Amino acid sequence: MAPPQTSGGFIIRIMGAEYFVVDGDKEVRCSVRGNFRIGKSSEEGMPVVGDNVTYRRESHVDSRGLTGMIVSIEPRRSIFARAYAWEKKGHKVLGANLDRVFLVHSMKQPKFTPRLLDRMLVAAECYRIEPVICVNKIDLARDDVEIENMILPYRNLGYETVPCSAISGDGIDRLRTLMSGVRSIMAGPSGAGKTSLLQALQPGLDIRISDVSRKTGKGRHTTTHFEFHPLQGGGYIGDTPGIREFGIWGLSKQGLGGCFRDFEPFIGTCRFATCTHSHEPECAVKEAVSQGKITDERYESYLKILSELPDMLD
Ligand SMILES: Nc1nc2c(ncn2[C@@H]2O[C@H](COP(=O)(O)OP(=O)(O)O)[C@@H](O)[C@H]2O)c(=O)[nH]1
Ligand SMILES: [Mg+2]
Ligand SMILES: [Zn+2]
Repeated sequence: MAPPQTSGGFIIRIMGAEYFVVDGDKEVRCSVRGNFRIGKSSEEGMPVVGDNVTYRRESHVDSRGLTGMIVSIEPRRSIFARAYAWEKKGHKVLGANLDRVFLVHSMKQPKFTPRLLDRMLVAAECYRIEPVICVNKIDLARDDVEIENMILPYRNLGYETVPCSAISGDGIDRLRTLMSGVRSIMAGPSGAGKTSLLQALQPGLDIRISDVSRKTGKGRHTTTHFEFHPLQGGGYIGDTPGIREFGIWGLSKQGLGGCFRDFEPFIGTCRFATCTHSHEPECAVKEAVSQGKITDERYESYLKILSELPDMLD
């Protein structure tokens, strides 16, 4: 008897117990053995969208039409997860191995909120997903100076920042290039223009980037649904998360400074190795703020997020 044939691919969609694996130009519907786990806990152990997997081809199609069985998962390069902040401790992994996250914010309508962008940058840094800042609706800007003023602080931090407009088409080619050949997601406040940008990028691409957590009778409930959609130029774009899902999980007060690129040159030179750059004396970060090397805006964001993080991780 010939040995069972295995092949590799990655998961683009999960529906119930069915895992859709892209392998080259085909899509294979796979199942997972009942006792399959990659980690210790059951929650973390199951495959998620974005996982690179090895599957065994089934010689016959079973009653549900499944033609493969996932047998192993490659170590995850990155994950993004949602914390069960309001329900219980712990978290749920929603996706893995994302290359980029496009943080879409509008210049106006709705008003730009640096606090929120900084929070999402921290999440991206924490999850090790490369952020691209999309400043949308530049057609509403008074002039180029207004656009520059908004973008420059983030460019100076070394972030890829794309001024764009779904209406005028500015920046769309750049976004298309940045999405090409990689697996990415979009995130940003409701109304910033995520759907419009996707439509401009690839007309007909009709996916839902969720903004707000769904509410149920039992309070806040977030969908775990997550799916990749193929782009014409190669690459995949994910249809979630909302802001809530793109929260910060797995970060302690101690670790936050490391998620602020502008703090990096200073954090090693504070008096205390455990400095959280808030109340401690002889803090190099606070010194840098007073010298204008770190902006007040960024430091404010830092303190706000710091107040919400646990002292230590369990
Ligand atoms: N002026 C202007 N309006 C835009 C632009 N992009 C989107 N909009 C509008 O902003 C609103 C929200 O856009 P939408 O794509 O639904 O945002 P989403 O919630 O982030 O998906 C809609 O009325 C769009 O027509 C843009 O570049 N310029
Ligand atoms: Mg939308
Ligand atoms: Zn410090």
